[in-house]
Amino acid sequence: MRLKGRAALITGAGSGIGRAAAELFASEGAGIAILDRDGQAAESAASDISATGAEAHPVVADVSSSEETARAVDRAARLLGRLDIVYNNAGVGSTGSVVDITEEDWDRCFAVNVKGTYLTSRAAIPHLQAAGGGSIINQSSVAALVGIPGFSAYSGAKGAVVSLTRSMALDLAPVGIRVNVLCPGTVYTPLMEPLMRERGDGSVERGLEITAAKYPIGRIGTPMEIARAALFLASDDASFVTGAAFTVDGGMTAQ
Ligand code: 1HS
Repeated sequence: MRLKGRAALITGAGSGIGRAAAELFASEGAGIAILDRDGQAAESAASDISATGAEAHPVVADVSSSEETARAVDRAARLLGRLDIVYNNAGVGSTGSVVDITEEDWDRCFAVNVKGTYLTSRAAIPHLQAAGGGSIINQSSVAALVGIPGFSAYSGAKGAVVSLTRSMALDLAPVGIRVNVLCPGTVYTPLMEPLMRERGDGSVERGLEITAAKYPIGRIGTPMEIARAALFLASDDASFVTGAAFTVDGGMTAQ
């Protein structure tokens, strides 16, 4: 049990990588707050995890809203009695070059991926400090590390999350909070579906085949393969790791 007695808040935990991380962290002994803007998805993830005997609570918020996020984070800390771990996993995709993308899509991409990380962290840090320190894991992407055609806003936003992580790590090291960022390669989740459909000219399966061919390991990742890296960063196994960008991408960016 690598997270026994710890309390973790995971954003976007109603589906995809966030849900896998919620299941994994719970199986390692943590109490979990499942934050999602989709209340039904949060309820369903929390009830499945509770059925295993672990503690899990759904909390609803759109992380781009400061009011909703502040309220949800405080509620999570109250329900769990403390907060030690925050996984800023909630994200949205977007496609288009700077010429093609709409201003609305650009703003939404930065509002969720970048501002959401800021707002959730801002609300959670006092609770982590009250618990004597903790671990924050931000979610970036390989799109922050290499150019990907047609991913202008997404790449810009995920690059900002890497830089933000380094700054947060320095600000929070003195109070015992480690801050790291994951850079996953493609994993098939609800976020990826429209991107894959577009890449496959209307066929998600074709899009996934084209994408898998970019990965030296010969396939894209699974949510649990990313969750296991998040578990390492969340746990005391990573006690000397802060400000690090951890790539989990089947060799994609090694090329
Ligand atoms: C959406 C996720 O963060 C991955 S960005 C797309 C990378 S690739 O598989 O299209 O090369």
